[in-house]
Amino acid sequence: MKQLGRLDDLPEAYRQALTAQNLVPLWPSLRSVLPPTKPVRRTRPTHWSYAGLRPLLLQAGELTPIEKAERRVLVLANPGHGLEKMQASSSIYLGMQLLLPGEWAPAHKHTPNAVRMIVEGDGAYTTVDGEKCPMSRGDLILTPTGLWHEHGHDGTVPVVWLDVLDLPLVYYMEASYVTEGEAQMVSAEATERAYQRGGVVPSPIFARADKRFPMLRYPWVEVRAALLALDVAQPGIEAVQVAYVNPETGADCQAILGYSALMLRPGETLLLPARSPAMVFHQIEGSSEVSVDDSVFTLAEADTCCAPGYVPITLKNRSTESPAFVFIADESPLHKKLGVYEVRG
Ligand code: GTQ
Repeated sequence: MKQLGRLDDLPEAYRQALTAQNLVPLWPSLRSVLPPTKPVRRTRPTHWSYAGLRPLLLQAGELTPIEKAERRVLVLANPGHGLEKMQASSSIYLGMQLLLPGEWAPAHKHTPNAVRMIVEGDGAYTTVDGEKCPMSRGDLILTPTGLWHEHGHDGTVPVVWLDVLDLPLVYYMEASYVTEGEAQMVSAEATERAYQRGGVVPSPIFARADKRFPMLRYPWVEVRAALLALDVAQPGIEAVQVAYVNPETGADCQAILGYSALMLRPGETLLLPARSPAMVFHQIEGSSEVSVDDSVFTLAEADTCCAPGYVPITLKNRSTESPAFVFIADESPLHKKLGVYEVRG
């Protein structure tokens, strides 16, 4: 590629005249905004150990009362972006949230979309749009854009969950804000049960639900059973993976980030080709090895790691006896909608 002119090739008076009129010459910066063949990625392969962060999160429970935090969260920040930016990748935010018995994180709604992957504990719930969603290990609960949500805890042990939000993107779009509200009235209806069986959806008198987010809770017992059944039904399938989708349309359950669960069979190694979206892996059960560029991470249960886009990734089940279950979040719905999605051989 041709070397282009630099800023300091230009006379000082000319540069000042440009600046005075809010003008910038493109050519000194052209290569940095349009680098050859591969984008510049700030997202660094990063691993967050649950054993490492758990004591600090529990300590936050002693140091900061819920009233002073509203959401008691330690953010899993990617050093490549700068920790203060609080982002795991360009579009993904990750946080570990702690709720202690008897605590209540007040109702609010916001423009970014969120999901919660429950990590430990029992007895807490998130109420989303009036639906009370119990939280157990491995459950996925959606709190999509614009829906009221609050977290409560009737149990006896600390509850921890992983928050995944598209906050960095929505913030960059200058579209991120919150509205505070009153405690919600809880409805007796639960869409998770109404949509429990794949292929059949509620259709009373032939009128299908037209909600944007018909299903809000995806219980791990169902997802785990679906993965085991898929492996039995299609033993030759390349990856035992299921996507969290809108049961009415089959589309990704949220518009910006995509979510799936993967079962690595005993001893299995899976090669993911380089794709444009960044990815996040969270170990639900078992232990995996994740290799990205020169980084090799050992994921123990409840560990989380991320990988930038445009690099191949290798996932390996560290056990030859039992399956490993991994929750995956990625930016593919966003890349596909914007037309920049790529897979490289
Ligand atoms: O639980 O509503 O990690 O609003 C960041 C922002 C959690 C939440 C986060 C939020 C929440």
